[in-house]
Amino acid sequence: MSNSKYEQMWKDLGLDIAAHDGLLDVLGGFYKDIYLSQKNRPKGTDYLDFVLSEIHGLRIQELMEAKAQGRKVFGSFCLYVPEELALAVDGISVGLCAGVDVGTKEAEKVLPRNTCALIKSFFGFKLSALCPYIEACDLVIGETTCDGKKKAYEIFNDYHPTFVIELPQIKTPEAKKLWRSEIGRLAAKIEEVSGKEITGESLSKAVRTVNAKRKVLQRLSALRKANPPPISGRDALLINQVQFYDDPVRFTEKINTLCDELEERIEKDIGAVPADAPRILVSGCPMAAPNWKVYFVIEKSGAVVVGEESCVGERGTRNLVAEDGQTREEILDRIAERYLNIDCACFTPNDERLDHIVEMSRKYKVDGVIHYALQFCAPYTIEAYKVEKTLERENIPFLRLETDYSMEDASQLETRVQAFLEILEQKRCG
Ligand code: BJ8
Repeated sequence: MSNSKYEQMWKDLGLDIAAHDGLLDVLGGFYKDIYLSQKNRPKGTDYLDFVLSEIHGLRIQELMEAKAQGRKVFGSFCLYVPEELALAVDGISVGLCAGVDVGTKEAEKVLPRNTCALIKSFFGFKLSALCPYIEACDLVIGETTCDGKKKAYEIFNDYHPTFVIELPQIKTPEAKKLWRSEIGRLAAKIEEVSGKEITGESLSKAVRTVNAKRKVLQRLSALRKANPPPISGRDALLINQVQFYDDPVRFTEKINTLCDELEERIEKDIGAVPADAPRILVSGCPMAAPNWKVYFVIEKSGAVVVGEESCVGERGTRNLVAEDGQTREEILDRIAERYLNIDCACFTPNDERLDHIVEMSRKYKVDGVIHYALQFCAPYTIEAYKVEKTLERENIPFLRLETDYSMEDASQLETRVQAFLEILEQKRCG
């Protein structure tokens, strides 16, 4: 992944070149071991290999060229920040969540050690000057979801301009009104930063673009119902991660082509794994790239992930924005409605999430659910109790994992996953 042809661009962005080269080398090694080692991958995954090989190169060059033409880049860390608003001013929306613990030491100089790895990771990226996406952003948009994020944004703002929107945590009519007004406040801020007006027409076009991206991800999910699944869980995870970086129109086109190929594979009974591989649903915290550890552990142990109940998965793609709004204000109403339907554990109560986990378990015919939570993430580690009780009632086997971004616990996770797969095997035979 290291490529000196971009060195000047990285220098101009203020990156720490030596540390950044080290990061790209580590990522390249991970990718080779976890992705390129897979056998019988669909040909369309070439697109993923290309995007990953250029994730800090060509894509950043595109962002810089867009900026040179006066377009603005908006970064965010959460599904509740509507990317439609950035697109409506001809801006670019990028996800900034990070899934690697390279900047942890720096982050821990500012944040408590018992902060979740996701927060420490993006903070560490900023403090260590390792992320060209953050550096390319004209505005970072935060949200009041968990306490860790909202307090971290206050400090992050000292390092990079950060605008925080208030997300309510209970879905009452009053909360919906507050949320709608926050969407309006964000729209106004995006107009101010970009110097462009959001019109009914530009917003409607943006809604259709993002809906098309969600539809192709829904199409991909549906294809994973097949037995054997035509694509591995880790490739599907990567697709869900890449959607936060790549151009949405190009992404939609490439993944549609990949889905055509997956349909052909299903017709010919070509699977990414044997048909008897245990089918797993992963549920919980989002896995930002390059957080591939748990999927790798699961699939290396002989199972296959067929769905993700996660923000990097169906939590982010299941709902579309209604396309019947005409005016700017009507479309903002539809956007506010759609986004408040997301079932993050930051909300209370959050029973929709429990229903969705059961629904997905049935839909993808899973043998078991693995609940994944980052250490120190109170919303998901606490909500895991309710998930467990719900799945117990439904007689769906459940395993609860808590981890971080280090590789230190990989063999311990492997032992626990293998023991779980044995239980699934016994259940199948019994
Ligand atoms: S909509 S899941 S992206 S808030 S893991 S930082 S919750 S302590 S990521 Fe999230 Fe939006 Fe919800 Fe999705 Fe906090 Fe937990 Fe860390 Fe988390």
